[in-house]
Amino acid sequence: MALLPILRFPDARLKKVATPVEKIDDGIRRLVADLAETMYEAPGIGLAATQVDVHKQVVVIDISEEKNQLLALINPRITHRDGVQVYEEGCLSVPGIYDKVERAAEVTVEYLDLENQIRSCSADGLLAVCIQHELDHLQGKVFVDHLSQLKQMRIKNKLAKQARITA
Ligand code: K1U
Ligand code: ZN
Repeated sequence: MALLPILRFPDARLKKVATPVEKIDDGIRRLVADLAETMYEAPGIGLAATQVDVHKQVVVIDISEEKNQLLALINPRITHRDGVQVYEEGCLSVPGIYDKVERAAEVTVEYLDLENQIRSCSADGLLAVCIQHELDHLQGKVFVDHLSQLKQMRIKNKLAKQARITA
């Protein structure tokens, strides 16, 4: 397994749209293991392949306290959404920035698991937020894209300042 470097907003590679996985092979199993290790080490509750510059439809999520309920979603599609919730989100690609985003309150996602089986998961609360956040990454969208232009500009300036300080 390996820890992978995470792209930082506003890196243009975060805007790439991921392509479907055609075959679940050892390369995809290794990618899932590396994503999980990178997410747990960060620490985070989700990570999309896009964030490590791999533009395939693969995400990992684990919102459990014990970090023992890993969900690996391959070629995920939201098939049902209902209601509205607002949650203060963060992102490993936008370190130190948190803001409220409005999303569906409940979602159902269909995906392939590592055994190539079609699965379905219905979620609400934080899991529903995390699924929508990670699937946005696969479409080249970061949570700050949901915010106003003014907030996006402030975030870019703050991150650029942070980068100058740590350089
Ligand atoms: O996609 C990512 O960058 C991961 C992101 C997922 C996420 C968080 C909050 C709302 C929606 C999606 C994170 O994991 S940011 C870090 C974080 O929220 C966290 C870290 C440690 C413990 C608990 C939460
Ligand atoms: Zn994110």
